[in-house]
Amino acid sequence: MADVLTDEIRQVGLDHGLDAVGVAPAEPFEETRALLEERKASGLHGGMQFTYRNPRRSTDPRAVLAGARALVVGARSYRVAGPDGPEGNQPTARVARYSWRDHYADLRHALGAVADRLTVDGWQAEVRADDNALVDREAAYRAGIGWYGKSSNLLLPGKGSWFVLGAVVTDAPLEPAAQPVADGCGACHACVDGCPTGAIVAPGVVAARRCLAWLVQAPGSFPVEFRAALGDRIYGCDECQEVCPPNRALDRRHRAPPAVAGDEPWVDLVEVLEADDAELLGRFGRWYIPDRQPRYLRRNALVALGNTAHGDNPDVIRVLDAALASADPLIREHAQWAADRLGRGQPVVPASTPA
Ligand code: B12
Ligand code: SF4
Ligand code: SF4
Repeated sequence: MADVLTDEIRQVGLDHGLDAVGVAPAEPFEETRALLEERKASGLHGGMQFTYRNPRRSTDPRAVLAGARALVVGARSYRVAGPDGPEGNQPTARVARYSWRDHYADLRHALGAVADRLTVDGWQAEVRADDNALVDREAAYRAGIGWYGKSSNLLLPGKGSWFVLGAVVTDAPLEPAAQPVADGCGACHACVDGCPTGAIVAPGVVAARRCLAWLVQAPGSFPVEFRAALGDRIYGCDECQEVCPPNRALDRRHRAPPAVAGDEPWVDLVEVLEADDAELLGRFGRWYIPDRQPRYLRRNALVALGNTAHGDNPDVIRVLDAALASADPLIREHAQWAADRLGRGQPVVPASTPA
């Protein structure tokens, strides 16, 4: 009975666009809780909140649904081929692939269909995806969907790591995966060597305070020692996945589906720096921006500008001059850094307005 329902549920997920579906028991993730607490205590989390805010809650599916018996975990691919690079010599910055469009919306839609199917039979079902209530990778690992790479990303056998993950927590009696997926990294350490900031400090352990994907989301000044390493990124970092041999092998075997209209792999830095707050939030509001303050997008844009632009481009000179005269000391400081790097060092405009 349980396995008939499990097969049907799996099929519903696949029919609604999931690339893999697995079932895990709803037992608490005890080891993950201990790791969250250890990494928080040692500062490896770099001040992140997310699942670190309340490790006991984010590692206990029964905190999502009392009486939970199973997790139906889904993975949805966000592997999309990048269109050709932007034309012209306007400075642009790269967006990490998971944010070219709202892949989480597609994931939640598919998980919602699974939840609906369960509720038809009278079971309770709650969808959770990337919302900090549950450590999604551990749920997926337990559901036999993939293995933890040394980059800490979850890789699916034969399909690589370009997946977002989420789960339906339910009290239905489903049949869990027989066993986890075995390690597929072997002796490889390409991600450890390829990380621009040395953030993978041990196999499966990312020090958030060094990880570009966190630093672009963190409040405050962008640490000076990692500004050059940010390169032309404005949001997210894909390097540990770009260098990953299983992802590369997949690209050789199967072309990734092409980008669709509306995908946003790059942004024009001059446009970002000239946009007002409402425009920035309207366009990039689905990104994680600290306290929803657009100044952090401008901060990231200035670092990327300093790394990539030509100091004699009139548009660059105009936006840099405006940023150097900003009332916001955070913007002035990052503009000064970018101006110095582009050989346009000018004295910082004295701070006349408080932060
Ligand atoms: C906090 C967070 C981050 C942080 C920290 C990431 C990290 N590695 O710690 C930051 C902001 C840096 C980040 C970046 C990214 N993230 Co993120 N993030 C999260 C979030 C909100 C919580 C993760 C969490 O709780 N980690 C807890 C710690 C303890 O787990 P862990 O770091 O994975 O550690 C595991 C391993 O150490 C493993 N382990 C234990 N012993 C050993 C031993 C060995 C040898 C190995 C190999 C592993 C291993 O067990 C631990 C878990 O129990 C989740 C969403 C969610 N609600 O779960 C998304 C999530 C993990 N992120 C995701 C994505 C897509 C990304 C980025 C690719 C985005 C980007 N391009 O910029 C990068 C990848 C960076 C990286 N190398 O991890 C996806 C991952 C999908 C996947 N296939 O793995 C998730 C699941 C979001 C989602 N729902 O799809 N993220
Ligand atoms: S996301 Fe970038 S900075 Fe973070 S671990 Fe991967 S390669 Fe390093
Ligand atoms: S780069 Fe190598 S070590 Fe890192 S996750 Fe990929 S296969 Fe594993």
